Amino acid sequence: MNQGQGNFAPPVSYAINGGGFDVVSGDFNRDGHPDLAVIDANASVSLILNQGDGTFGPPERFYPGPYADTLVVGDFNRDSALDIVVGTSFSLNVMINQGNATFATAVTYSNVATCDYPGRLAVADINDDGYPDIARSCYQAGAAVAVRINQGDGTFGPETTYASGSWPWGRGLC
Ligand SMILES: [Ca+2]
Ligand SMILES: [Ca+2]
Repeated sequence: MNQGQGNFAPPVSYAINGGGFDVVSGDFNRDGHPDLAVIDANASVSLILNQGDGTFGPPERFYPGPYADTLVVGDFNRDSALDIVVGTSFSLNVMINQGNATFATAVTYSNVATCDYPGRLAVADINDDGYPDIARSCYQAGAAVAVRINQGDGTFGPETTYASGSWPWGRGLC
């Protein structure tokens, strides 16, 4: 923790379910303090809530599907509660926040047919309708970016791929 003037206290460790693959921060329970969501080596999402003083409570685990390896946040249904999208090797899994950092059962969208070797995710309002959409890099299929458009309620339409012109390794999306 930053003690001011760039000095940090010794790190405090919180155990998750195996090594971490990806981490995002967001105020999931809307108490004004940023929380963490971590994908662990066992493909579950650990939600770790900030207790208001920079310490964190015990992780609460969700299992959106096998081979989960990346995640992003956005308010996809625009109810002012941050939602989570988890990418696996085969799918996107949208977890809608029920307003208090509990999440509805993930809605799964397969990308097997359109996005081989999917990589990182990005959230942006691609069609400028006010609802955040999702883009994902694909390593195969000629190197592409796969886009799903938010249908205005936190559900998503079919995936459309666009050639990216080069191999989109890494995040590469913003
Ligand atoms: Ca939401
Ligand atoms: Ca949109």
